[in-house]
Amino acid sequence: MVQTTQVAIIGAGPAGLMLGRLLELQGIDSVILESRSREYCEARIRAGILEPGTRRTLIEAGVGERMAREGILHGGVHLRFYGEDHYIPVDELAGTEPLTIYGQTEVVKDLINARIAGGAPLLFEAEDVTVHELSSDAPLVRYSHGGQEHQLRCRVIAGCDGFHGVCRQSIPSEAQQTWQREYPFAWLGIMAEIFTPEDELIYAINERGFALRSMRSRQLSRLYIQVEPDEDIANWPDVRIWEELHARLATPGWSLPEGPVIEKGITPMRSFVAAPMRHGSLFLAGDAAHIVPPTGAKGLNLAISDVSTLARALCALLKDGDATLSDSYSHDCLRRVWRAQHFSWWMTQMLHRDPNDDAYGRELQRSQLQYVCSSPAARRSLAENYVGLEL
Ligand code: FAS
Ligand code: PHB
Repeated sequence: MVQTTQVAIIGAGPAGLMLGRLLELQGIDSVILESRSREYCEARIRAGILEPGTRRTLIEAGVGERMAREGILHGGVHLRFYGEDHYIPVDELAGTEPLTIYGQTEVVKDLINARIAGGAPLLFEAEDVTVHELSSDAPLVRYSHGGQEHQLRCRVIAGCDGFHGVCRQSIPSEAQQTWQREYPFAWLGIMAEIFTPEDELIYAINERGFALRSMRSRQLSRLYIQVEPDEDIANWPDVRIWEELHARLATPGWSLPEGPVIEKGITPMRSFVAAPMRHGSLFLAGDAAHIVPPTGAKGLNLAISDVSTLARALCALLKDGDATLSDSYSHDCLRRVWRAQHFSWWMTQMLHRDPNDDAYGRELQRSQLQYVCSSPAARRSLAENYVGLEL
């Protein structure tokens, strides 16, 4: 039997779930197909910083109440390098509201709960998803669920299935251009039960490499260190991780408490863009279309801005038959995507020890850090990019 809906959404990460929510609020039917279990999606530790635009989108979509209550307002960042420590009040310099520290796991839980409460279809453990007839106005999705084969006919497919998903790979290579940059390092991240009194993030670099102190709540901190790109987490007992964090984050008068490490993992670093973000009736959003190194805290925020743009386009197309915004969707998203790509690359090259760099390159990097922290124009430029472009 062939089921039908208006929009088939592939993937229940932040992009797919938020798109489903925005369409639901406009009375547009959708079905979300997710390959993993609900527990897996809710436990997947990833981003933690919400731009003011993302915060507003969550609140306006009626899924921001817990975030507004539990999220930590975050006004600025410390840049700590080779014995110097500079605080950059990003919200004040950019003239925006503060950012919000609230884990992606919590955003996903809030969106899943809202979807289930609203009763719209959200299928976990949907397997063997494939997309077909993308050039028609009635594309087809095939999948299996609970041992049954299914077919879903729709008007639009939203590819929100992340970097390794099936949707982008279903677009003929000749119809798409891609750009990629791999970095000669990765991030080892831990979640640690330690008390953090400050609201600010600390980005640090010294001879031993990059480190970042972020958080999820007063009692739960998120910390990262730069490691080799092919590093094995088995080589990193907690004691070694703490030793590197102390050495890289050290500054006079400040100390890092230690506590139980409840999660650790290694994330590769890459930049990636695929364009156009549309192929016929298939629209890509979020990590399905682009990846940034997490140094600029942009990945999750880009996913939300993509689907905010896509939801407006699909509302015009499906309710009024107006294709203007859907025809310009890819162009409208890519301007923001490339700005976030550049900022994420810029933060990454400024704050990591590149093993291929020479002594001259390291002095250039130090000079860049000193300029960014001392020039009012450079501080404001960092602030504007860190808080994100207006939606
Ligand atoms: P997601 O990858 O979150 O979601 C895609 C969904 O599609 C997944 O649930 C997946 O299971 C599902 N899927 C895949 N293939 C499918 C198929 N064939 N059929 C059905 N479903 C399928 N960003 C930051 O801003 N800060 C960070 O610190 C940060 N850390 C990260 C750490 C890691 C390990 C990773 C991988 C990413 C990190 N990111 C970070 C980026 C991350 O937050 C993404 O930008 C964000 O998850 C993007 O959301 P989505 O586009 O929804 O993609
Ligand atoms: C996080 O809290 O996970 C985080 C914060 C800032 C970043 C990257 C990750 O740039």
